[in-house]
Amino acid sequence: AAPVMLSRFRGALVGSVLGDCIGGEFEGAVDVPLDRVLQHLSALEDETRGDGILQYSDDTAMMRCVSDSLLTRMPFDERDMARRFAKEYNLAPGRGYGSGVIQVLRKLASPHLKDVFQPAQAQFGGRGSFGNGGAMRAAPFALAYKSQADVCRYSRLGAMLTHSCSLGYNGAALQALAVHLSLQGALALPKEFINKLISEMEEMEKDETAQLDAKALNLSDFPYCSRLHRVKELMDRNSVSIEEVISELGNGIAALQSVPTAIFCVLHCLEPRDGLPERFGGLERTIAYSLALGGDTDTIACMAGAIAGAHYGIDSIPQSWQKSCEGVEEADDLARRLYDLYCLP
Ligand code: 8NA
Ligand code: MG
Ligand code: MG
Repeated sequence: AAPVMLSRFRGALVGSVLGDCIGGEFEGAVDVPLDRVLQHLSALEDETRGDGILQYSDDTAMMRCVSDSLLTRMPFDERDMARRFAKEYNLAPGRGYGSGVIQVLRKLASPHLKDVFQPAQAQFGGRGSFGNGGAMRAAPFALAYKSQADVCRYSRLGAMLTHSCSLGYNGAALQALAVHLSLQGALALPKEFINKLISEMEEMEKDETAQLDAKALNLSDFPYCSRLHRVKELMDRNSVSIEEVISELGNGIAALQSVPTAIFCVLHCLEPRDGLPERFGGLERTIAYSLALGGDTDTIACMAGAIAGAHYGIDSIPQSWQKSCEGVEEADDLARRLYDLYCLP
C-alpha cells in the first residue's frame, strides 16, 4: 500500500500547485467559455510555447510555508508558522494576496508581537476574515496527521493566523478534511464521502461562535452543511449547467463560496463529462471544470486540484502540465517529506 499512498500525497500537493498556476490565467473573470479553458490547457502541451512557465500565487506561497512549518515543528507551532508567512510575504509581496490579509502579514512580521492570533482578530472591525485564504493552504494538514480530529483541529488553528472568522477557519477545516478522506480512498464511494463531510461539519457548526457568526452575516444556521447538501443535490442530477453551479454554490473569494464549490468540481468530474476531451483523466477534467466556473479560479482549482490529486495520484498528472508550472518540484519534495514523517511509528 505504501507506493499508492506516496503517490496520493504527491498528487495532493502537486495538484494544488497546478490548480493555482493554471487557474491564475482566469482569476476574477466573470465568464470563462470552455473553449478558452481548453485552449489554455492545450497550450501547456506545446513545447514551443514562448511565454515561459506559469507562476504560482499566494495560494502556493502559503501552502509551502504551512508544509515547511509542519515538517520542522510537528505537531504545530503557531509562532513558527506565522513567522514563515510574514517572511514569505516580505520576500515576494507581489503574489496576489487578498487586500485585507496583507495587513495581517505586515503585523506578523513584528518581533514584538506577543499573540500571533491577534492581528487576524483585528481584521474587518473585529469580525475577522471569511476569505478562502485559510482553505487554499490547508492541504498539508491532511498530509501531516493521521487522525481526522487532528486534521480538523490544526487546520483550523493554522487558518486562524490570518482568518479569525469561523467561516474562514471552518472552510479551511472542510478543505483539509476533504483531502484527508480523499487520501484514504474515500472518493471511491462519493455518496459516503459527502455524507462524512456533512456530519463532520455538523459538529463544527454546532459551536456557539459559528452560530453567532452565521447570524451576524445573515446566513442560515449551519452554512457549510447547507451548501454541502446542495452539492449532494447537484450530484444526483443528470445535467447541471455552469450557471446553476455558480448560483447554488458560488465561485467567490469567500471560503463559503469556494470550498464546497471545489468539492463539487471533484465529485462532478469523477466521470467523463460533455464538453471535456475524452482523453482527459479525472484530474485534468477537475482542473478544466474548475476554471470554467470563473471567479476565484486559481484558488478553486488549487483546492479541487489537491482533493483530486489525492484521489488519482501523481501518475495521473500530465508531465507537460507539471513542466509548465512554477514550484512543482518543490511541492513534490514537500509531499515526499511529509509522507516520510507520516510513516514514522
Ligand atoms: P482576505 O483575508 O484579504 O480576504 C479577501 C477579501 O474578502 C477581503 O479583501 C474582503 O474584500 C473580503 N472579506 C473577507 N472577510 C470579510 C469580512 N469579515 N467583511 C467584509 N469583507 C470581507 O484574503 P484571503 O487570504 O482570504 O484571500 C482570498 C482570495 O484573495 C484568494 O483567492 C487570493 O488568491 C486573493 N485574491 C487575489 C486577487 C489578486 O489580486 N490576484 C484577486 C482575487 C483574490
Ligand atoms: Mg491566489
Ligand atoms: Mg485566488
